[in-house]
Amino acid sequence: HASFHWDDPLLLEQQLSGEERLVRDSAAAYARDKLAPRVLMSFRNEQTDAGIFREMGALGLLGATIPEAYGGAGLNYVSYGLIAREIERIDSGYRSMMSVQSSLVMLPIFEFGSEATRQKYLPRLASGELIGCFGLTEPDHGSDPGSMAARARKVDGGYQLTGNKMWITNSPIADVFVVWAKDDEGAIRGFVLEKSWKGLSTPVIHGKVGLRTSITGEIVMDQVFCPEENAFPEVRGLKGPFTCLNSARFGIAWGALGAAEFCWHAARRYTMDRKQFGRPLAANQLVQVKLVNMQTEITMALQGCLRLGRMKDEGSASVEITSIMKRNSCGKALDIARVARDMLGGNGISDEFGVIRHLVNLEVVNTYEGTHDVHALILGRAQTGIPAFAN
Ligand code: TGC
Ligand code: FAD
Repeated sequence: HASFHWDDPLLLEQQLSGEERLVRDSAAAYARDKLAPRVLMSFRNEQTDAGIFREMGALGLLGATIPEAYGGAGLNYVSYGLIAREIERIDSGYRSMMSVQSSLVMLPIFEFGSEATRQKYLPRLASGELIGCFGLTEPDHGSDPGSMAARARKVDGGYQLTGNKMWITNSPIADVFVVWAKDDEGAIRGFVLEKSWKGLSTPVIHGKVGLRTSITGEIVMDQVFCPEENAFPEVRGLKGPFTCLNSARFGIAWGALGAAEFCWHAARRYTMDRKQFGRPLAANQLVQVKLVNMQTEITMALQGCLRLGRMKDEGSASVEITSIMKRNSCGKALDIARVARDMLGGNGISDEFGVIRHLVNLEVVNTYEGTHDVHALILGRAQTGIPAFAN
């Protein structure tokens, strides 16, 4: 009869195509060989290595779903999810750098940009020669981006942008900025700005307790002139930024499970090796039930993410399913990291064991791209027809 695989009970492996496995293996090898050796000092010293973009670009890990004609890898969404899982197995900050570039910068330029804009930016974003960021959140408007204060005033030949964006991944090292602001008619529109443009500055946000390998900053726009050709011509309203978020949230749903798997495996190894009261910690029922709870949640969540990926690839995924998966993966991964941290005892507090780093990273991942509760409200509205977060 069939044997049980404790680390892959539903045989996810067998449900992947040969190409998907190759992509996953190449992302896993890069993560293990190049990212893992750097993560401890990068996190400890709050240092972002911008060279990572070129490394990822060379391997086709940036813009994985963007067609090859624009420098992307032309892969399906399941492959994108598998990449996110492998990168975040090392650190959520590295996955953040990758997913902002792929889903929040390349995707909107591909979906909404003019042909000239696509040609101008996408190939160099795919190679990592250019670094991108995405400005939606503002100091006073996070969960409710529809109330944003940033304005794009029509002027001769383009727009003049004024406003502040807050908590922006990559902004201090970015060359290309996809920002959202309201036009003279009050409609939200998207703009592609460049680093050197007058009136644009990007102060760094220091002192983050999580996601320290990924630099975060503000975007301050003081009458920045954006030429007409760098405004997305057609798209209006929240549909623009939310289209990007649908893709990024899907990657996060997979990614958070990579972090959770790291914590689970670390807790398993540690409790099998460490002896107290004359026997391995893993010999205790209290320890085994924790490991089994981790196994169960991760197994179910991965299967859900794979199903959503297949639905995205065949075009049958509603946006609400992404809320289920993003919310579940982040909430469960956070719980798993906390329990794993406890199982490592005092060593669980040391950054050298990695688990507490994942725990504080996952606090961020549970908050950005729609908080745990905001996704509950999106789903509550879809189930009852009653919006609980707004009038
Ligand atoms: P609502 O009335 O729900 O919708 C307004 C318009 O937008 C459309 N829409 C969507 N379109 C595509 N995909 C989706 N997921 C969409 N959700 C909504 C909707 O159809 C409607 O269109 P129209 O034509 O009728 O106008 O808008 P609301 O203002 O009531 O929204 C409330 C809520 C809670 C759903 C929403 O604002 C929300 O999701 N808030 C969370 C904000 C968020 O996720 N911010 C993320 C910032 S980026 C980030 O965190 C990057 S971190 C990345 C990293 O480092 O990895
Ligand atoms: P708030 O919206 O003020 O929420 C605070 C609390 O109130 C939360 O618990 C929330 O769930 C709850 N809440 C809010 N509204 C309701 C309601 N109606 N009912 C019940 N509870 C509610 N943004 C970008 O645009 N681009 C980026 O690249 C980016 N990167 C980020 C990187 C980091 C490290 C961090 C921390 C954030 C990043 N963000 C980015 C911002 C992120 O998306 C926001 O922090 C997030 O959307 C929450 O907004 P907020 O911080 O303003 O919290």
